[in-house]
Formats: sequence, C-alpha cells, structure tokens
Amino acid sequence: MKTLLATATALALSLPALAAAHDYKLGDLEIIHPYMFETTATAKAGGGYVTIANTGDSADTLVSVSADFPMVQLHESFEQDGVMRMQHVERLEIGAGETVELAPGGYHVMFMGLTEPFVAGTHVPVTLSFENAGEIEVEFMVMEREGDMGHDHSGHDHSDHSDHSTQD
Ligand SMILES: [Cu+2]
Repeated sequence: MKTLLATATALALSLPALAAAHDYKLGDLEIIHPYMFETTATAKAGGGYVTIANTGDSADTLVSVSADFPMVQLHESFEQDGVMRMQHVERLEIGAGETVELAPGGYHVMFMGLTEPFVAGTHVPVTLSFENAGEIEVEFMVMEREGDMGHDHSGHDHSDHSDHSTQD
C-alpha cells in the first residue's frame, strides 16, 4: 500500500489563489494553506479553512481538530430556505486521490469561546488528527478580511444546495 508517489501528484495540485500559501505533509496527505480571517474584538467564534489532498491510494478521515480554545469543532455550512446554517460534522473523509477543501460557505473548523480576537499576520497552532495518517500540528495564518465583516458566507454562492453528491 505504501508507494512513493508523492511529488508528481503534489505538483499537479492547484493552490488556492491566496497570498503566501504554506503547506504541510503527513504521509500521503498534503495540508495546504491553513488560514482563518481576523475577527472583530467581540467575536466569540471564528472559522478556519484548509485544503487537504490525499495523494495515496486509500481513504483517510479527519477525526478531530484541537487547539487552545474552549471548543473546536468541524462544521459544515449550508443554505436552507435562504438562510445560512451550520452543523457539527464528526468525521470528514478524504478519499484516495481526492482533495477536500474547507472554505467559506462549506466545511470549516469552528473555534469557539474566543477571549481574544484573531489578529491578521499572526498564526494559530492547530492539531489535526487523521484516522490513518496520525496527527500533525499546523499553523493557521490569520488573514486580513477584505470587504464585508460579516460571517463566513462572504461568497455569493447560490448554487443549488439540494444535492451535494455531484456524481457517483
Ligand atoms: Cu461553524
């Protein structure tokens, strides 16, 4: 099962078009550009985003995320009756050869119980635990928020939410 196929596949990945991308490697997993947006002084929660690519030939699952905050959970945002909602997700599978993006409007890490805001330019250490690959500590970069200071649904994604599973 263990093959050395890292480089070619990794080079084929397209990075998000964000400044100063940084990434990590854990076995067959690429942890690409973990980031979050700065929060307001009174914000009690903030979302974190990252792209995870599985270059291996077996699936792996993100089973927990931890950081130095009272509560950290995996969430999924979705639109229901024109309202953005989110729900707790226990596990997030990354299939063999697949890339899963945690991004505004979709999956995200929710950091809750903040006592200080996230400040642009700083880094937040976060431990990601995968069922097979084990765990890794990465640094989420705090990015400046451009434009709207609202929640993490900044993108105007009004695509049909009724069917997540595009094709099987
Ligand atoms: Cu959330």
